[in-house]
Amino acid sequence: MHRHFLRLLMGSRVWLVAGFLLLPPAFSAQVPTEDEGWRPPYEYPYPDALVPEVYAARRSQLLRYLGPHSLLVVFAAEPKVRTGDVLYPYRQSSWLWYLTGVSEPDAALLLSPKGVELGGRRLQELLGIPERNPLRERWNGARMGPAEAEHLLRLPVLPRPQFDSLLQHLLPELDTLYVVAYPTPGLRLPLSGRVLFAERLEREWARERFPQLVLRQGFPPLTRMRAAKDTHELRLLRRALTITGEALVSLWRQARPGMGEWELQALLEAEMRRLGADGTAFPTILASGPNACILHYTDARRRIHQGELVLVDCGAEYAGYAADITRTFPISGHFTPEQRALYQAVLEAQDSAIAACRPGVPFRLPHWKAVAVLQKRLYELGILSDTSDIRRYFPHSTSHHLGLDVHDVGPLDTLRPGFVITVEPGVYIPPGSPCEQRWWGIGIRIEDVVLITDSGAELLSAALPRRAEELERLLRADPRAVPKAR
Ligand SMILES: [Mn+2]
Repeated sequence: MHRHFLRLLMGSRVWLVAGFLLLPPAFSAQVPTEDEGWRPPYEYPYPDALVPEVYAARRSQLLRYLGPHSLLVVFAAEPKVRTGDVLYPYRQSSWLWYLTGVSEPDAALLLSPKGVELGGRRLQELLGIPERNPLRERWNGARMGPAEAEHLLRLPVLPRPQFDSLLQHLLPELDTLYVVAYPTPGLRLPLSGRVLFAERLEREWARERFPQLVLRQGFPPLTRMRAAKDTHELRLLRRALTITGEALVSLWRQARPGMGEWELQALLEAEMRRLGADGTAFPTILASGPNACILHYTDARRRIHQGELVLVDCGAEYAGYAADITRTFPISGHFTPEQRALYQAVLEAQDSAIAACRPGVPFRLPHWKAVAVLQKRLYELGILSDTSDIRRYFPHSTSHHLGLDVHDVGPLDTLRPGFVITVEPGVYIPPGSPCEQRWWGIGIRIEDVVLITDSGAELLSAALPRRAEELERLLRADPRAVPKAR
């Protein structure tokens, strides 16, 4: 049950009538007040990631980019309703997570180069977070309150209502207000304190009252900072990638023809969770046979037949950081000649793209390299008669940034040291394509993750095999030889 349900009960007259029936006797006899009774102890959920100095250093770097009369506000992501009073699992805004480590809703951060006068102190940074509420915590678990936030994150904190009113009082002195991660339309917007339905209305509200104030969505220097990963981020990214790789190896040892895509998905995600991931960073793509030609197939409802390929595009999330790895493997343990020919082409395209990764080159260079290889090979195989038609079989680009978001923010002009990008060429030949029928229904993608270093690049997912023979060997490894239960 959720706190919304509880609030609904308590706020209505139905409570008086039905409350005694709906709740256990001990609870209905007396509604505890805020300072009564047991409350669950608070523990920070990502202890391995909690290094307050790291977040502090990011904030002070960011402060240097802000003009003297500007202010930057970062809001937590809003909880999202799945149905009725059931919410989707909460995921913090990557912006707020990056700058504070706070992983809970209803928090907000402000950064002010000039400083905010508060209790005789001049503060350049301030976190707003709700007071703890023992009654709610009995339903939904412990939350970080102002005291916990101040202690753990070593950041000045105000309870959220005071934070919001302080924010309003600062507006007349500002020339620019940067709002990162604007709250979801339709919910309370803290700037005006009103319920508004669009960012545009908030902008109009501000323009009427504070004509000197320019309201801006986002802050480019923050985007650039997030693109170049620091050592703290690289540690968490490596962990997410290691978990993902190990889960894939575990999957290969258990996968057999006749299994459902859903079974493979369950095995994979269970192993990620068992290895300490918080979950998946995005819905797993587990596509067998012709389903692999659907780039973002997430249904996982098809049974996998002897001789087919399985494409798995997946990523564990660890302390907010996303992995993103794709492997395509033959369920029976052997590639057919057609599958192998295309697999080798995609692998060669990927090798060529990875070799092109280094600082100072165009962001798109790895993509151009991959395209060139696939044009050549698909022409040789007779699949393409005109190499300019390559997009028919390779319709996406090769690289994106990877970090707190699976498609992370960052510039797309030049590769720079610290960037973490994917390299993921693919070939997809849907049934009915204008080529020989023996190629129909084959979809192959191979995706790895590259860190751009000062002198070149490092393949962060190198521990996970990607060559055809290595996959075949793993797929035929011992556990597959264990007699089947049925
Ligand atoms: Mn990807």
